[in-house]
Amino acid sequence: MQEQQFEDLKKRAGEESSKADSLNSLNEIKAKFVGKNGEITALLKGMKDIPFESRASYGKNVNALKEEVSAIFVKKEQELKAREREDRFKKEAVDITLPGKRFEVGGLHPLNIVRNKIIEAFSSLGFEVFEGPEIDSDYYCFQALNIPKDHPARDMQDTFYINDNILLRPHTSPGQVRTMENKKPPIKILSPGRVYRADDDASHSPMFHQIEGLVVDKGVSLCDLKGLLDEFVKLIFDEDTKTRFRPSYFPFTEPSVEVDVTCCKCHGKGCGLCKNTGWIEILGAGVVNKKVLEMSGIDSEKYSGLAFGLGIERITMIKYGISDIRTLFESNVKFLEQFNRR
Ligand code: 2U9
Repeated sequence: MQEQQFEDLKKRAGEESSKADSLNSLNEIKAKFVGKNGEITALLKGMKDIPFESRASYGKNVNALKEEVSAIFVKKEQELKAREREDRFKKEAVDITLPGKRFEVGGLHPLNIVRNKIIEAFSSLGFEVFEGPEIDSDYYCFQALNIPKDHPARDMQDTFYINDNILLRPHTSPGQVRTMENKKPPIKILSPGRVYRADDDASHSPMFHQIEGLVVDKGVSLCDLKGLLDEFVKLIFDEDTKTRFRPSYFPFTEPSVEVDVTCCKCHGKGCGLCKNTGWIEILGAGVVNKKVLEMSGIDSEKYSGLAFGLGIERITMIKYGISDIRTLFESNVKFLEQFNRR
């Protein structure tokens, strides 16, 4: 009778635990059998009511039953733990073939890369950097540079005026005029900065960047300008780059020249970039007009000056083969990151 009861109990423990689908539900089943108020615990507690002569064997049998049932639970528990671990591994699986997350690192804008290269080149040739104000007067922007009242640059269509006398500088020259007023020669300065002109198409932007240079000293000539620019283009393009001067006109220089370099793409053979001429115009320059020196208080009998001006956008476009100036101002990361490949 008792044997049958124990067998049934063991069978039930086996059946119920086999249905457990989690450690929690197994613990509940376990409590029903071997917990504080469990069936097997109750059998042990009932030992005191068993007649003395059969108590020892009863106790032995209940303990054996408890061990067997506990072993069923331990086995099931191991099974469930293994399954839960497997499920967790599946859920947490990492695809080690996926590419890693990249750290996005910023870089210099192409205009700043070229600006820094130009400044470095002229610094190595003894120039000091001087930055003037972006808003300046008619006198410093035009009159002091011998740009007469009827000159087209003075037109509202070409220059941004704030009022009759104050304007956004159309070149960085006004800052250099101030240097001539305040400093005795020798002067050897480089003026980089933003400038503004009412112009807007694929090769002109209403705001662009210039670098101008000014040398004032005893006995400087067009010949020194040629030597200086020959050195500069070798540092900016490559060692074989040559310059060519073409006569031009600027109110602030006399004589004035436009400076071409041998095409950095085809090295003078002729290609699309140089329109098959082998030459590309990169800057304007000249010997500073005596009137300009005199207006700023420099004795033109004693001193002479050299000046040059270039657009950073133009040099950047030539160097990197960029055909539309507007791409330099669109802040398109896909475009800009090409210039900072590591
Ligand atoms: C002073 C006297 C003379 C600066 C010069 C140029 C020639 C020139 C253009 C190049 C492309 C402007 O950006 S651009 O459109 N510049 O051709 N600039 S000589 O002459 C000066 C500067 C300061 C006191």
